[in-house]
Amino acid sequence: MKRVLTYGTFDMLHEGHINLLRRARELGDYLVVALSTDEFNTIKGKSAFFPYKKRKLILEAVRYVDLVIPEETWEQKIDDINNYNIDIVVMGSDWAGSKRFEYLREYAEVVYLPRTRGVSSTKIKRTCGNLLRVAGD
Ligand code: C2G
Repeated sequence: MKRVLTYGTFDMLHEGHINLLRRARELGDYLVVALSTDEFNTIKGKSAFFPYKKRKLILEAVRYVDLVIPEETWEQKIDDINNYNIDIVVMGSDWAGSKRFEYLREYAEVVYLPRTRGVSSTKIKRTCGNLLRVAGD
């Protein structure tokens, strides 16, 4: 039983997230997603449109996801690997080589998968904002 772990905010769930989750799950038999809490997003300098509870509900409905746990600190990853018997940590390629993940190679395999081009939560929020402004004019 190969167990996979990934981290993220997963706001405004889109095909880039789904591609990542599907490929991560295909690397093993069980996928744990550590979902950034709203408080941790503040630490990351990110703000999600949907609060943690809603992002968790949506993520738990994705067929590739077996378990969603909270991501509350940068430092919890080794505990996560040990507590959930993780074999592989997977992230999108925007994290490739990051010190936030490279040190985990001592505890688990670390795999970076190519990001899906042309889509991001930020882009979706910006497009919606522009549409609302045009509609309101
Ligand atoms: N992703 C992707 N393609 C996109 C957008 C995102 O493959 N077009 C991947 C990212 O590389 C990441 C995952 O989807 O692996 C989740 O993306 P975010 O929610 O933006 O995650 P991030 O804010 O980078 O949080 O401790 C690590 C952080 O919590 C990662």
